[in-house]
Amino acid sequence: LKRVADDVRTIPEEKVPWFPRKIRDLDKCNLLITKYDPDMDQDHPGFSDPEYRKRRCFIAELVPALHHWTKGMGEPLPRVEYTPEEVATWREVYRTLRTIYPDLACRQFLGGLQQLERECGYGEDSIPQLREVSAFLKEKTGFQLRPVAGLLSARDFLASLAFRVFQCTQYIRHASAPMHSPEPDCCHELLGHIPMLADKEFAQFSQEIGLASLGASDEDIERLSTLYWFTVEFGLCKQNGTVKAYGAGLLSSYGELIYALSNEPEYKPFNPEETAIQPYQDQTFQPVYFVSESFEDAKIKMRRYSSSIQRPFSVRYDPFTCSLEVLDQP
Ligand code: NLE
Ligand code: FE2
Repeated sequence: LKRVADDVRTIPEEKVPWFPRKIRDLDKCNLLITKYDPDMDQDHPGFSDPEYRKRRCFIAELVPALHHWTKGMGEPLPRVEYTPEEVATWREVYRTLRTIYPDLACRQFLGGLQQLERECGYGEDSIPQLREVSAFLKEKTGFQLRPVAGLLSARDFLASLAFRVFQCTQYIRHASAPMHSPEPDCCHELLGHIPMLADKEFAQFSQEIGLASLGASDEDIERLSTLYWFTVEFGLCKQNGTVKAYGAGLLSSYGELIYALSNEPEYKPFNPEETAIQPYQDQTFQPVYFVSESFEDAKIKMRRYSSSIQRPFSVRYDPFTCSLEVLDQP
């Protein structure tokens, strides 16, 4: 392996898509996907609620187009003044989920949530602000948050994980559908993802998916985002002989969390080759969930899968400079 300086890179130009090298390059990883948008999708519960749609636009506009790293890391994250109605939605989500977590959530999640309740003001009375949550996570696992206006492209979203950056939405789901939302919202990010990202092993698992995605082909991105979907979003794992949830999409939806751990859905053992090509459902509950033997097992299998992805180079993350070393593969 030969170290290649940034400016004399010799990676064959033809096939490698651009990817971020330094944390500030993430300012360019902000391609939004318009899918299930309250302004466009008639099935969205906010479609016929002009107030809700206006509010979504307002919160989206708090995210500067080019921001954060380019302007300097000291720039504080935008705060959202949530309305009493929004806090009421949060309260309902928090309260109902909190009662079922002890039985259905994995150990790592419960530990993370308890820490957030003790140290970061988590509770049903207010929606935590990204600024505080980001500082909390930075201390636990080095992950930091970046606000995003909506759903990001898989390539951009995964790339940020390589730098231990998690892109978060800040708006909240429509009050009429608190128990399940097909799109991410602050309940999903704060309740589903954040407690897991406070776990060291899970943080590493997430970063490794990100590193595997850098410069990968469109087909490999599709497979990696399917793997991300069935692990980080909808993963189940065995703990002390019982199946528990660790996927954020389950841990932020009362409806799907109950369903996933009932005897209705189909379970398959987590196996990256098979999981990566499983078609998935992004409007309603998943028809199938993948169960791993343990976190450790999921990590090892995922690592094996990632190293089988063909790239004409390999990458190594340097935590001191928050940048990547790109190594030529002969
Ligand atoms: N279904 C999840 C929820 O209701 O919170 C969100 C999933 C986003 C991928
Ligand atoms: Fe998510």
